[in-house]
Amino acid sequence: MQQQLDELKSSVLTAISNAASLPALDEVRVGVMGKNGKLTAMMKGLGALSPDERKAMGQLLNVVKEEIATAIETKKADLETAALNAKLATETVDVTLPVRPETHSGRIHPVSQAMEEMLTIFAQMGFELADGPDIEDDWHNFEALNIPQSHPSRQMQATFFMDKTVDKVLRTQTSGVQIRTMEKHKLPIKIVAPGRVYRCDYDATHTPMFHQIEGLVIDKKTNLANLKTVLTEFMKLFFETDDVTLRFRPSYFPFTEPSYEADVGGVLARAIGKEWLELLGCGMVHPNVLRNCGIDPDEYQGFAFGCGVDRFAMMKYGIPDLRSFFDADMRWIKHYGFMAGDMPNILTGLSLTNGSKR
Ligand code: 2NL
Repeated sequence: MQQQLDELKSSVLTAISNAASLPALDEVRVGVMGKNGKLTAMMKGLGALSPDERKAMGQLLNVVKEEIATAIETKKADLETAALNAKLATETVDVTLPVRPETHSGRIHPVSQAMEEMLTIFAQMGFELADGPDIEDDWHNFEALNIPQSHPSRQMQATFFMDKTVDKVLRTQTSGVQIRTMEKHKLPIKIVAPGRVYRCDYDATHTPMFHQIEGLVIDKKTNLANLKTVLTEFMKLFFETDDVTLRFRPSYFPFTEPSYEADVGGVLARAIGKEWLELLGCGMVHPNVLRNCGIDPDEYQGFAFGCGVDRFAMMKYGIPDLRSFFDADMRWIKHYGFMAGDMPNILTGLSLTNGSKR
């Protein structure tokens, strides 16, 4: 029986190493260890032996069985890897090929386009990109921003509260990102915080979700002239014309002092028969906000601004109704959407037509 076992072992190990596919390997396995397999038969034959022989032979059988099982597992892993590699080899994609005509039906949403263009300009101006959660707590969305408990934006109609029992809201502006940056980042700070924001509001000019980019610059001598320069240069680059004038109207926000609303004049306003168009809100960061973030307002000061990306997209691309942005209408996206190659970058500039100039 010993000799029979040795022969079986060597023939099975050869068969395993010769198996060319997973089904072939399984056939070998069944032939040895299956119900009617050769090793199984030898196990069954143990009953006819004397107790001493049975013990010795049983141990030998178990050792061989283990060896065969290990050989099968190893071979199986090899065959699986080979099968996967063969499959991957047939599925390679040549990313350098031009886009296929049928995939040209995809479009980039005007909001994505405007967002990319705006962030490209801010990147060129040396702003760092900062990111944060859509779900904020009371501190980052309100309290740190000097928005008192009695402020109208705290009330239910403006803010989506997650649940009265938890301290969570859908952020009404991206300011929480700047608060977090001021709390952690070393000074000076020069960041933009883009993203989705949410307000309980819906009519021709308001959607419950919209997009915002807020900017924040903090340094020892940062001033209103810096703010005006940054915004004016930004508008020229974004609207791709030097015919833009900015007007700063005094306004009020709890988180800035003084506060302004900036209007744009020039070709953009004239295009729709107006002298001025409201653009964005801005101001010098309120000392209370700096203090709330552990920054000494006697040493540091800064400016901040917040603008609606959807609004900028409407103005630049001439899209009349804000609500149409989020209707998911294929005819609309085919008309107003952008092709993949139109995505702006620092190297080629904003739009393909003007890129070479920059
Ligand atoms: C608007 C325009 C604004 C800011 C946002 C800001 C953020 C921090 C500190 C100070 Cl952390 N200000 N952001 C400033 C002015 C305007 O948004 O129309 N908001 C209602």
